[in-house]
Amino acid sequence: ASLEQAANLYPIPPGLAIDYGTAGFRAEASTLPSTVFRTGVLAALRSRQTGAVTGLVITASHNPEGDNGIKVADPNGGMLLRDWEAAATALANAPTSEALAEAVQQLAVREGIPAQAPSGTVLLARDTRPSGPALAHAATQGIAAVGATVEDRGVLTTPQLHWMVRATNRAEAATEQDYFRTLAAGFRELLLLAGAGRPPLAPLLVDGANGVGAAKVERLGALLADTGLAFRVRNSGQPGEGRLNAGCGADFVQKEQAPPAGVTLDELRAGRGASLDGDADRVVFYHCDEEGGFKLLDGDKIAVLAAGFVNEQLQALGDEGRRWRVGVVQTAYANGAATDYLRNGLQLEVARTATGVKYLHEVAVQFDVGIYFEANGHGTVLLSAALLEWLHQQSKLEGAPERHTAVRRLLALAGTVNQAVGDALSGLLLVEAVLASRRWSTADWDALYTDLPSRQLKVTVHDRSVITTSHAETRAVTPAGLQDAIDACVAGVSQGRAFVRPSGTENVVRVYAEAAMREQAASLANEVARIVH
Ligand code: 16G
Ligand code: ZN
Repeated sequence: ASLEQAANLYPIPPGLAIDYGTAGFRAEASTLPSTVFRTGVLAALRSRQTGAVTGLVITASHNPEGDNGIKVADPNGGMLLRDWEAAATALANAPTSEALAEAVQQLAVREGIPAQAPSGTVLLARDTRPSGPALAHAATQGIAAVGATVEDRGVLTTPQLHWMVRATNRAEAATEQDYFRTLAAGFRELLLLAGAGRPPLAPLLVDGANGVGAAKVERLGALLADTGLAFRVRNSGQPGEGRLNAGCGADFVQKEQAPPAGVTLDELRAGRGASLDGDADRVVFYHCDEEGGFKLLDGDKIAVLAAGFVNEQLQALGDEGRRWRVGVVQTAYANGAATDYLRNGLQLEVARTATGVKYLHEVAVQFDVGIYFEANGHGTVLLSAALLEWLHQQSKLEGAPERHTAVRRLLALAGTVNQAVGDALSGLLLVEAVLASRRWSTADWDALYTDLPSRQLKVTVHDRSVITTSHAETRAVTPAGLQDAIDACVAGVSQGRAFVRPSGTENVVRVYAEAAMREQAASLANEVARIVH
């Protein structure tokens, strides 16, 4: 009865039909209180079932300030177990409080959730959106309505909260301070191992998207100021700066291939820049190339940089090092030139999955070092427990200095890089540390391979669900004839590749095309878009 009473305070808006989506619920903020309350209930039940803490983040990531949403962190710090997504949607859409109570009852039976203690604990955080506090309150009420405990961690990035959930359940120190200390310690070690004679770190312009990441980057920078690391933060969200994600942030920069508001090409001549998204789980880099043009270094470039570094350390460990499996996981959006470089240049295994971090993560954990980045900048580097244990043993043995360095570098990487989920702050440190270790400029990094020109379009259709795909979204299964028509467009285009997929977050169909020449990529995208219409 108490669940029903509490739920009555958060009635469903008329006509609501909301879907859990690729990474959680997202909508215009004023429509969300009932959904957030109910997701609080869900996260509490997942905690009770597992006897471990779960997490909730109130955020709409790279979307406009007026939107908001909610993401659930599973006990391992990753995203909500996929089996539970349908339940999340069912709870959110239950038309009345009675129907909600019934849906909860069904879920409890199906999942074997104990009715009594342990009651469950949920860590809660939110980004900087004005609608955040009220929605956090709704989540709190939902968690409490089923007798669970909420630990409100305030304003955090999404990856910080995921990191805390993972650390808590591993009985490790799990405050925000611990998060910063862990990342910073790994980075310090990597810099130390880069050796004497390394050039000083160049200042890095960081576009905070006017979101939560800006203040967190400032804190990280302050902690590492003595290393020479200097973040110059723009779009910090302070009064006088712009609005969240408006003309700035990783999503804007990656899609527009242009500098964010507040950053000029001239400034980029002096050093590189990086853009975070609104909840700081994505990062992309850029610089000004020799012709004076804006040049993006996306998630693919980060993956290649990380993979090359990891690979070199394992090679330095000889046959024993080489027996650990390294794999890079990409989506269909990965530039063909990046995939080619990983496979043929670095001789690494490359796996491909559908779009969405949960799919990439799932495959990455099957490797001893799993590296995944979506082209849009979301990703991380995961080291297996077995590899970490072996590295710890090795670190205690005497050995050649190069060997020791390689072992320590890999261990340091596991601290610098968020092991729960992709994290823009980790991404900044990872890139700076690897470039410093290699004594590379941004141009050296960019020169590893040259992106094939690509073009993305979105097409609005009556019903995007008529398009279904296979082979990690690279082939259209339905409607009949669509794939043949795409194949016909691609045929004869030098290095041509194109695919279509229904968006998991918007009511559109997305079109991607790449080819040897810019004009060909654009016309291929246009032709394919015309077929979809
Ligand atoms: C979500 C995903 C992102 C993916 C995007 C695709 C997470 C944390 N975020 O933002 O990885 O690239 O959806 O959107 O998984 P789309 O389906 O609209 O193209
Ligand atoms: Zn995000």
